Amino acid sequence: MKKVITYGTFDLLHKGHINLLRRAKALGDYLIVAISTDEFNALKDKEAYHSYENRKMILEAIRYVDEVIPENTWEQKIDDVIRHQVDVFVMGDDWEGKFDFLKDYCQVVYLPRTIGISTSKIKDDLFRVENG
Ligand code: C2G
Repeated sequence: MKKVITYGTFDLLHKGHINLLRRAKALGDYLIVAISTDEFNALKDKEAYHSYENRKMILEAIRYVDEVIPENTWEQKIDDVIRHQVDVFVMGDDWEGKFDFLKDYCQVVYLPRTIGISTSKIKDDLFRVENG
């Protein structure tokens, strides 16, 4: 069984996330998503609208996702890849090159981002609507 893993916050779920998850799953048979905890988001200077628990249960409802685990630190990736016997690590190409150290442990794939959508764009657009 070919196992794939990807990491992210996945807040205010949108088509960019779904495109990423669908393409990641297509690279194997089993997709693990390591979803950033609220504490780890603070380290990324991100504040998610949905809590970790809510983001986790939303991801678990997606057909492409087989397992959701917490992302607590930057440093856990090698251990995750080994422990879960991961064959492929996938991220959007805004992270191009940042995780090449994982090439010693698994295949590393950066996929083109979906243009024109992001969680911050959604927040900005909503703020503009609210505030004219
Ligand atoms: N993504 C995408 N297209 C978009 C928006 C996001 O392909 N329009 C991808 C990102 O490249 C990432 C995934 O969707 O691979 C999740 O995006 P975020 O929730 O923004 O994740 P991020 O904050 O980049 O966290 O350790 C890695 C970090 O946890 C990644």
